[in-house]
Amino acid sequence: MMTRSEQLFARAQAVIPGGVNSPVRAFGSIGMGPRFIASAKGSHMTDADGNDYIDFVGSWGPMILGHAHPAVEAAVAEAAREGLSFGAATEREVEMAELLCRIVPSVEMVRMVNSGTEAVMSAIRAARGFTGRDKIVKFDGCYHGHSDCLLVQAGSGVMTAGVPDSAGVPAGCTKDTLTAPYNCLPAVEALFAANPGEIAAVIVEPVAANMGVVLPEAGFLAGLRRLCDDHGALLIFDEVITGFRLALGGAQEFYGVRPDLSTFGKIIGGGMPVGAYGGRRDVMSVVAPLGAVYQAGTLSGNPVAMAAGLAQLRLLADHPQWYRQLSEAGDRFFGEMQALVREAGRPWQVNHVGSLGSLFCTGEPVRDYASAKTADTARFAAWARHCFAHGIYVAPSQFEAMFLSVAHTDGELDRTLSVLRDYLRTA
Ligand code: HOZ
Repeated sequence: MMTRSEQLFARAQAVIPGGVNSPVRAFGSIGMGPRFIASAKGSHMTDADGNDYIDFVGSWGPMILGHAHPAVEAAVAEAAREGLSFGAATEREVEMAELLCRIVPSVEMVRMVNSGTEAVMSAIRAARGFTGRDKIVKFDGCYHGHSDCLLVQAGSGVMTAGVPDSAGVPAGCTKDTLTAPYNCLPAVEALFAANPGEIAAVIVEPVAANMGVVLPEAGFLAGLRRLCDDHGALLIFDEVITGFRLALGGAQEFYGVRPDLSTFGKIIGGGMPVGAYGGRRDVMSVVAPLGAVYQAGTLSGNPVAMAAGLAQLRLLADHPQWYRQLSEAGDRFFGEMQALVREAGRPWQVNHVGSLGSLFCTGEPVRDYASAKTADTARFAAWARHCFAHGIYVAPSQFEAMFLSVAHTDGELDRTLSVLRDYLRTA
């Protein structure tokens, strides 16, 4: 007999491409069908068949407080009672912008949008408008959403879908996108040398988390800062994943490197569909109606989303100890994961920083796209299937991250490690 998730997937496939609204959710790369989620609370999710999971995806990052935090829920309910959308300015969006400018070191002005994809494409437009240049540099395996000019050597679902350069993107849209290997400053230097006065911006995930988690090596981010300064280009940090996670002020606070522009996503909305881009006042001043770079949106700064995000960000700002807790939990959890793998004689790598990490089924240290691609995806798939069978919800792809929240208990992390220990014994 079919499970409820299987029934829903069958119905969905008739009316939604691939049965899902985002490709990674199809679970295709781990050889199983998606779990349809009915509800979530704290560190747990429950699927449509009533199966309970310890959740290590957290809606791909934003649920840093755990699911359905009471303060966020209350803020959403209160805002919803006052109206769902006005398409007009509100006090909450001013409060949000003031909070972001206070929290994030490089942000002096900020514009709200509805997703990380939108934030990045708008930031790129602002960078081009400000510099009067067209070319941008991105890194192989970094994923900045699905806008045309950034679907070049992209990470995330495009890696497992086998389409690092998507069909349907006209060559003209990507002709100004230059790429370099992650962690390779000489390659960026060479691009600047080959394109003098033409590069508007370098965009980077300060911790790459869409080809699995790949850390910036010492000097990489500072080196990008220096190269951008030397060549009059802007440095854009895509903090959709690292923002408000590595530290309250994101990767730029954590690593002490100040970008010109930053992009943020879902974590700002506490799980609601939100994004934002912001940075230097002179750069952001090119955005309409102040300047000539047009960017707009009816739902931007949506009052319910702002209420959820404000509640979450204020809680994070009021509890600096949570960042210590997340960092210690991450060091212990991912450290023990690495130790278990080694003890079992597997050469696999666990990369992590704070509460963000991933297990790569490869013997090579993973420092860029090429080394990430040496991972044995069939082995990863077997491990992921074992997790689902034992009540652990992990990202259904070798090339995504695991996220911890403040709601994960030591007991839940220990239980997950013991599932790994058993798996390594038997597999
Ligand atoms: N890597 C994506 C989040 N940054 C996965 C989520 C999705 O594409 O649906």
